[in-house]
Amino acid sequence: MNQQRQKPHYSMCRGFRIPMGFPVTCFESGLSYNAQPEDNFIVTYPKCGTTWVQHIVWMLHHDGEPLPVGKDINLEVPHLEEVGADFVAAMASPRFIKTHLPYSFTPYCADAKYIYIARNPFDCVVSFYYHTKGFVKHYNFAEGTFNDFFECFIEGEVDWGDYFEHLLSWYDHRQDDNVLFITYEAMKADTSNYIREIANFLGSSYLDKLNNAEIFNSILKHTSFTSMSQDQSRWSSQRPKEMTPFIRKGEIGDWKNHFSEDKIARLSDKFRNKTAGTDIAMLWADLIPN
Ligand code: PPS
Repeated sequence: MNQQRQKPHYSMCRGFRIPMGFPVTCFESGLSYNAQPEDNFIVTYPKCGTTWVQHIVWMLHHDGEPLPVGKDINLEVPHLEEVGADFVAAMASPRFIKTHLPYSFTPYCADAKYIYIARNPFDCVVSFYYHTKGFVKHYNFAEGTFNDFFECFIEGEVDWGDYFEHLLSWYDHRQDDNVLFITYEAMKADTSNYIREIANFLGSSYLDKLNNAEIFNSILKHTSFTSMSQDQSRWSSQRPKEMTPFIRKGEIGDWKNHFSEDKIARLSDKFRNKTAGTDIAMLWADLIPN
């Protein structure tokens, strides 16, 4: 007997599916936030390395100090669409702001900075599945299977919309002066180098801090997967204990444990169709199945 397909539940705002726990008014106001010259945005499609980079920028800004117990990274580097414009406007400058918005919806200021992190869609959908299953109050999808979620993802019927539309919207701006476009996989392969890249992009005062080996090593250590995984109970309290941890595996290629041949073919086809005429496949030349 065929089991009925489960779908995550969402609220809707301005055509976006959004997690049910996000106040629609905050999402709406987040879209109209007036970006300021000293703002630094960390932009991702969900599950592509946001939290990792939130911690890196926070530590860079705090001279290598790890996030103290009692502080919440999601209040320090808040999610624009979750907290809304007023919360972000009230923060001291320079602000560090998380967003999952596609380019055309992201508040723009020519002098603001935008760090975009892309991750291959195969690992992204797996990570997004565990996330959606885990945050019951946001999605009511605790019984959902990977098969169920995959169908929603490939149709773009998930929060923040279609993975490929998002990626393409930012890829088009990868060479803009105020955009740093990086991949999760490159960050994993050479984290030291990308901490420097991020610091350099934020400005010389940040890069200079990394001349201090203590600061540099502290950032490297405390933002490693191992440290963040051990520390996560301090800042991801919303997640029920029995659910998969938020900082889950942090691997490249975990999708191979979840994909059937049919799913490989379908997502590869969608990847090829959506990215035709671009060099996006080169971002993950060894990873994306032909
Ligand atoms: S969210 O909910 O969109 O903000 O999620 P996001 O932080 O973008 O992505 C979560 C995935 O990133 C992995 N992660 C890390 N990987 C490597 N190193 C570090 N330090 C790190 N921190 C988080 C996290 O484990 C999620 O990926 P998966 O594949 O699920 O493990």
